[in-house]
Amino acid sequence: DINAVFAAIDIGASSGRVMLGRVSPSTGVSLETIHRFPNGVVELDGGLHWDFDALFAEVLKGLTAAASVAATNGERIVSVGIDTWAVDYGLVNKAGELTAQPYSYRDERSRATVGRVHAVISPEKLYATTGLQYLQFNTLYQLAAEPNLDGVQALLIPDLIAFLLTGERRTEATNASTTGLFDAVKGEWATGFLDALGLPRSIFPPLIQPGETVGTLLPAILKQTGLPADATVVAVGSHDTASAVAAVPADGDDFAYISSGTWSLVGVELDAAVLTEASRSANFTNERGVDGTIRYLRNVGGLWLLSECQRYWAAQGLSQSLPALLEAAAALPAGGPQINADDPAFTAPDNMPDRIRAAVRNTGALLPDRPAAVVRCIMDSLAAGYARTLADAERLTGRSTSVVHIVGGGSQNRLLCQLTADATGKSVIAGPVEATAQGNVLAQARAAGVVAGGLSELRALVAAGTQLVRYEFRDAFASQSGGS
Ligand code: LFR
Repeated sequence: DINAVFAAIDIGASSGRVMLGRVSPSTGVSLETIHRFPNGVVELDGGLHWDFDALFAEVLKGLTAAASVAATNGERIVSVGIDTWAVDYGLVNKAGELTAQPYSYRDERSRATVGRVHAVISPEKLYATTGLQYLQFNTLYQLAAEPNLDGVQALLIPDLIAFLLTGERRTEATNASTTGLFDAVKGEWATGFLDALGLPRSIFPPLIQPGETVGTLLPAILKQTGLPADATVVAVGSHDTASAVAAVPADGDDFAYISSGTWSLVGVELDAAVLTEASRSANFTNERGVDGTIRYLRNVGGLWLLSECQRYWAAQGLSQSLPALLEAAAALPAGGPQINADDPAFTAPDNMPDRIRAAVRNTGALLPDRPAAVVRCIMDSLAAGYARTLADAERLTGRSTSVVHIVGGGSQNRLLCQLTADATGKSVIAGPVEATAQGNVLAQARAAGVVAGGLSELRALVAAGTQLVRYEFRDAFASQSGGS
């Protein structure tokens, strides 16, 4: 069906988009951005939340525009797929109403509940079953902070959007794996943990796998958007990182990947979870990928550090274009000060340049109060974090990798890509920037029978449709010894 097109809703921590994806077995995926909108945490009643109502209104705007573009082209929207960041949820009551705007994982309320959860289930026991990295904001710690869960269900953000579009309540499996309440080996809810923590077994709706149909659209949604009555919502890797990893344009399986955006998700793909104590103490996660794969990775700091600095500088009247900032940063010598980009001290929104300078001071070094120096420090620190994490992933899995794929926004950051090649000593292949949306669209296209095969066939399609950029290792210190 050459007229088949797919709508992808892809919402990240700083922006969202609705895209139309066209897939052909020979030329791969082509994406058309239909609607783009900002996202960010908002302070409400003293907590950090997402303005979900506003996001959903933008989703409907985007779907409406998508329906009209497709109609104009004589195309048929077969399905809609949804992905967002992980972990967070909205509470929905029996009447199907959202009881409050969802909290953001950047809110600190779960800091106080981690100890309570661990007193019931030790971190060792949690890891042996869930294989999930410890992050203070994992869903189970957030749920422990809820004052009242009577008569409500927790719908993860993409599942909440799917529910509002279809009336069907499901939990998509890749995102379920980030809750801390999902058994990484069995691929089912860890009901023993739900019981132990006093959570109702029905706190989450039943699981659904990528490729399965969530449902058709509610009459009111059809009316409002103009989407065709036979269009469905299809489950994709609804955890954005799962969709991004599915669309890493790798050839073979000896690759590492970095999904580089607000966060950097750095790791390898495995067939089976690694639940060893060494893996736990290195805080590697075994999140679920599309087709039941394991995303064995760590959350490393990300471009959040940079975007928060830019936000701060703009408020000070110091705004500079990103290309100019990166160019000035690239001109600085290698070997400058570094921070630990993973430090939770950087999680909340606040004065980022000051926090970075303070972290450098704590290492006994000094960071000049100039944007270019701060940006260079961020880039050096991220690249060093990537290299450390990849070395750990290889050690903990006994695998060696020959190439590092960088996908997402960071793949367009030439300084970061080059520094990553330098720090890891490996070739870096950068692109596509919209891996997440491509993974979303490909899961739908495969479900519709437009393309066939496993992840390697899907990846070949991504490679066919992307201009990839290659970076090779340079010895930074050698090349500088004659110059500056
Ligand atoms: C990336 C991401 C990460 C997850 C973090 C919080 O967008 O989904 O994978 O750890 O956001 O949900």
